[in-house]
Amino acid sequence: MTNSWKKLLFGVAAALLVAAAPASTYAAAGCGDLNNDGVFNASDCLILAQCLAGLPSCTPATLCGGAGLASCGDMFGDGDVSVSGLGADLSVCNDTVAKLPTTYDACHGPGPVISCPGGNLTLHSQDILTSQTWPASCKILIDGTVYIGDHTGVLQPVTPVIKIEKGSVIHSLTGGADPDGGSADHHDQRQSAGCPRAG
Ligand SMILES: [Ca+2]
Ligand SMILES: [Ca+2]
Repeated sequence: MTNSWKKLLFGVAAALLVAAAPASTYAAAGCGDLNNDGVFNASDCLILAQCLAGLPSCTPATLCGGAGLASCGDMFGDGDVSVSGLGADLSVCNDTVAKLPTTYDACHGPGPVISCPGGNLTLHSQDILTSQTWPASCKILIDGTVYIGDHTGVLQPVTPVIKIEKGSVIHSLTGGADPDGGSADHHDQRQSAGCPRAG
C-alpha cells in the first residue's frame, strides 16, 4: 500500500470518527434560560425564586433543557446553586431582567485568586483583561499604570472585575517606570472591594 493510500484511508477513518461522535445530550440553554424557551426573562427568575423557596414546582434536574439547574441557573457565577446560594443568583437574575448593573456579568462570577508567592506581588504597567481575586494575604505593589480592561477601550467578551478581599494592602509606587507615575485605573470596567455584591 502506498503512502498516499494510507493517508487516504486514515483520512476516511478520521472522518468516520467525527461522524460517529455522539451529539450533545442536551441543547445548551443560554445563561439564565431556566425554562429553555430561548428567551431570558422574568419567567426564568420566577423559577429561580421557586427553587430558592424550596417549592415542589422546582425540579432542578429538569431545568435548563434537562441539563440541570447548575448548567444555566448559576447566574452569580460562583458555582453554588444550593438553596442557600440561590439568593445571589436570583438577585442577579432580577437585576439583569430590570437592566440594572450587576457586579459581574451574568453567569460570570469572581475570578481565580492570583498567585502571590511569599505574600508580595508587584504589578507593573499592564491591562488586566480577565477577572481575578486579590486575597487579603497578598500585599500588592502597583508599579506603573494598571488598567482593568483594555486601556484603549476595547470591551472584553466578559467584563473583567477585580475582587479585592477585605483587609487587602495595596501600595502604589510613585517612582515607577511608567511616566504617569503609579496608579490603578479602571477603564469603563468594574472593581469590587470586600464582599462581592450579588447583583
Ligand atoms: Ca426562558
Ligand atoms: Ca450561584
